[in-house]
Amino acid sequence: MLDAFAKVVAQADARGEFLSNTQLDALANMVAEGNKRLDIVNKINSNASAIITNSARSLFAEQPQLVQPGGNAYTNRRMAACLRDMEIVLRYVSYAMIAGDSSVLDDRCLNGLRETYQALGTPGTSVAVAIQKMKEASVSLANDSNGTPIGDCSSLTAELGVYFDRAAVAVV
Ligand code: PEB
Repeated sequence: MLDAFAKVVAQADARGEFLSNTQLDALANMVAEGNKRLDIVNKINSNASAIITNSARSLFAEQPQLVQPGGNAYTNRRMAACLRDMEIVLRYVSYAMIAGDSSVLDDRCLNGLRETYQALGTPGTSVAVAIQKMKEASVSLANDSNGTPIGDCSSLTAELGVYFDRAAVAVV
């Protein structure tokens, strides 16, 4: 469970060297973009329930068999488990985004998740669709400045997209 700083320290220490200029430049860039990063995470946090419920509604509209008798989100208990899973993934993506590193997401959320879904009989491909929908919603929120110029967020939104993609790939 590392952040972007701890990660380069671990890499440099493994080589027994000082941080390289490339590593320092990358961290300097991260600091320079820090307020935008905080804004993006704040937006995700404050819109989390809308991101989750809209994405779930959209998934069930496309795959209605999930909420029909025998479906994997049929019964309130399974529906609750599904919404909770989506919330967990979004929460860990937000942690990765604030840390600038995916190791917290990988280690605490995605490790073993595919096998868990296989054991439960939960369709990983459907979970991946739900994650992609949360990605679209989150990236579009991050890009929405509400009319206030906030500068170029393209590299941060690309990074955010990569964390969701990692999660989506990890469940199929
Ligand atoms: C992962 N999900 C479920 C379970 C676990 C996880 C461990 C089994 C135990 C339980 O029910 O609580 N837990 C979750 C997670 C972490 C964790 C991500 C990370 C740290 O600890 N059903 C659908 C959709 C999908 C879904 C496709 C998008 O139709 C999810 C939501 N997850 C789903 C469902 C269950 C579940 C459990 C329905 C219940 C399955 C069942 O009991 O039949």
